[in-house]
Amino acid sequence: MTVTRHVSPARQGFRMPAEYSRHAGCWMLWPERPDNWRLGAKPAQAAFTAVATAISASETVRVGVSARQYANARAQLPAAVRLVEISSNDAWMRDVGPTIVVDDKGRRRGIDWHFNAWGGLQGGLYFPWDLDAAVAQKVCEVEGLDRYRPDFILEGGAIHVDGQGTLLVTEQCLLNPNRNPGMSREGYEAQLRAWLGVETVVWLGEGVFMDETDGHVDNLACFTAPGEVALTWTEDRRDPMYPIVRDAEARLRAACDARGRKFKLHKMVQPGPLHMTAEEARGVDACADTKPRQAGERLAASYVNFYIANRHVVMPLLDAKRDAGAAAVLKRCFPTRTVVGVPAREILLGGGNIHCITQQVPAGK
Ligand code: KQY
Repeated sequence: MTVTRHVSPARQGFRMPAEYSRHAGCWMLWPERPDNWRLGAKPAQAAFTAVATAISASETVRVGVSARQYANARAQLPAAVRLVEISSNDAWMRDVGPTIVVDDKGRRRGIDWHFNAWGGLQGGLYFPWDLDAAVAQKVCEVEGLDRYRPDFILEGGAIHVDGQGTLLVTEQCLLNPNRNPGMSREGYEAQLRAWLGVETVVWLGEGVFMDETDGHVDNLACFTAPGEVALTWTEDRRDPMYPIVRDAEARLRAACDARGRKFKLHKMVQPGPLHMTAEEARGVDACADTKPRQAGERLAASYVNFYIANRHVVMPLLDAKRDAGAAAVLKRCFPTRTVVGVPAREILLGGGNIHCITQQVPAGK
């Protein structure tokens, strides 16, 4: 497969399609590291299996798994899910997998961003991350995709597109000096136009409180259709999320998309607030090179962290008091898809949710 470093997808007629466009499939990774997933990752493996099973009702799911865990993953995942032996440091396919771009002829190529574990030696979440950094190339090889290799750091969870020229990002993440120090807002906009084929970049401010990715947009807001955005929400003025969601709302209301439309907002009242219990924190192995887990820490819980499959929307179930309200919003947003809830607290305990552990493969034509 070829690798292109200096010519961008946009120059060659490629662009990132929206997640709600047709997929050829979905990629995930198998969780196993005991210093991020409690109880030797057993509860997380059950949750990932439920997510893979739900998505496989819509599209082919491939799961990358270490040699060590191959037999265990095979025993837990349904037969329809395809296993591929791929080494990784953890299981966040959204961030370590390729962003796949398409052109008008239906051709597809993968973008293999540089990856530094959400901050490298300035606040990154674990060391080393060399296996994660090689995952996108391996997925491209299996998918038979030529690969673009931009010279900067980005994660798939830090970008959401509407497929019609508009991109959502957060300042907290992209402008953090632990990603691409010295890259300005204008510099980013030029790069993102070139690599994603977008025209308009809408900057939100802070991401979800305590989000350890430095505020990925995919936990805060996402497109549900051209011109429509789901936004995590709270009306509780004492909650640290209150100023964050108000600011995001104001920015979205002030902005227009690439086609000049104002955004229709779908507010999704956040779960909880949720916190890590002492028992949950005790179940995570201590490790000198991994961010420690503390009892009582606020979890970056959001219903916006869902996956849009071809015929289903797979959403996290996180709080019995709020799940039904979130599902109702998604049913209105996606009338042609079935909304499926998967218990997702065990994924949340690892620092992300369903969108973060999945990466779609667009169908191309
Ligand atoms: O949310 C994501 N996109 C990734 C979360 C990584 C957490 C690592 N502990």
